[in-house]
Amino acid sequence: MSDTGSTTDRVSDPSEIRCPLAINLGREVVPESPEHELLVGFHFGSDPALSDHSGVVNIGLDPIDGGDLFECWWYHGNVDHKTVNNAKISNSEDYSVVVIQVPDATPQNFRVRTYDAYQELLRIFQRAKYPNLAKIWNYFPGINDGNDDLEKYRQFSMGRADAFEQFGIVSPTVPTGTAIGCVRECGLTIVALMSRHNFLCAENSRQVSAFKYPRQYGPKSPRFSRGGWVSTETHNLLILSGTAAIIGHESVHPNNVSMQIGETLTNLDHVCKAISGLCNNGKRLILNDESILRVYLRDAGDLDFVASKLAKSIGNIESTVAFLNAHICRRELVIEIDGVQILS
Ligand code: 3EB
Repeated sequence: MSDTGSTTDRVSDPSEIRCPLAINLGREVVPESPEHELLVGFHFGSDPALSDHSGVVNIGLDPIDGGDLFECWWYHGNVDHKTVNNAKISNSEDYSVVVIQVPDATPQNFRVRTYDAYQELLRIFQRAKYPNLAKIWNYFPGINDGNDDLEKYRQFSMGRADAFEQFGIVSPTVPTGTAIGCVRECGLTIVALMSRHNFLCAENSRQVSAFKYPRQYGPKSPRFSRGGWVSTETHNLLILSGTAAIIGHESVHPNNVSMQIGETLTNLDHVCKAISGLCNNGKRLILNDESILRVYLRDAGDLDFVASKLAKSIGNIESTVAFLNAHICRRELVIEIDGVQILS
């Protein structure tokens, strides 16, 4: 019958090592197998009834081709769900996911709104038995509202930096990140992935590290790493931050999706290369049909073009890539991609 015991006493036979984590993208929340429990399900779509389950979070974005989609992270083992104030916490042996959802605020009030939400998150992290913050996804509406330093994204960056500084989270060992604008009205959603296991982060040699961006992008730099790698006895997890057509610190090919997709894929490949150099036994990581990706498009009309470009570059994308209508944190950017991949 199925092997539910610990694998650590049987590592002599590699075929016995079973990966406890599985991620799938689908129209419904369907377990990977009967023994899997939901760690987190990202709901893309607008039907609130569909997010009304433990572990499912609606992030305020919709699939471009309509309907509802779920990116589900399954864990082979127990997952305990609890709610503490604004936080929904899902704990497993290897990973913990914390979801914080708070109401939206004006650009003027967004620094404090973000700071308060991050304080809540980091207090949980500080007390939890998962020492590594591997990834934080951030979603909120009106990301480009307000001008210059009063832009909502910059105010968000300031609030996040305020909280990170208070809790001693300093670059270069900051979690990977995504910060994306919702098109419809919703609150601020923060989803954090913590791990009990070793976490390494990496930068991209053709981009200035976001935490070192010059002053022109705001009073406090965005605190995230370009890529990360969680390594465990049973599997590894590659994490790619939100990635766009930025070279050095400057956006390139403003509003030109066909050029921006190319630069974005080149940047993702550079992050994969950097991580391959640190881990994966030197084996070169690439995006492929096992990468679970989110493609954020400012213009829904770019869907077919981007999907065919992506398929040419990475192969079958049918059941692994979500195309979401969204705003990107710089007005001239029309596409951003993030994702994860489980490796043996
Ligand atoms: C960039 O590279 C594009 O503020 O958490 C990408 C990933 C971006 C994460 C964040 C922002 C963030 O600067 C924007």
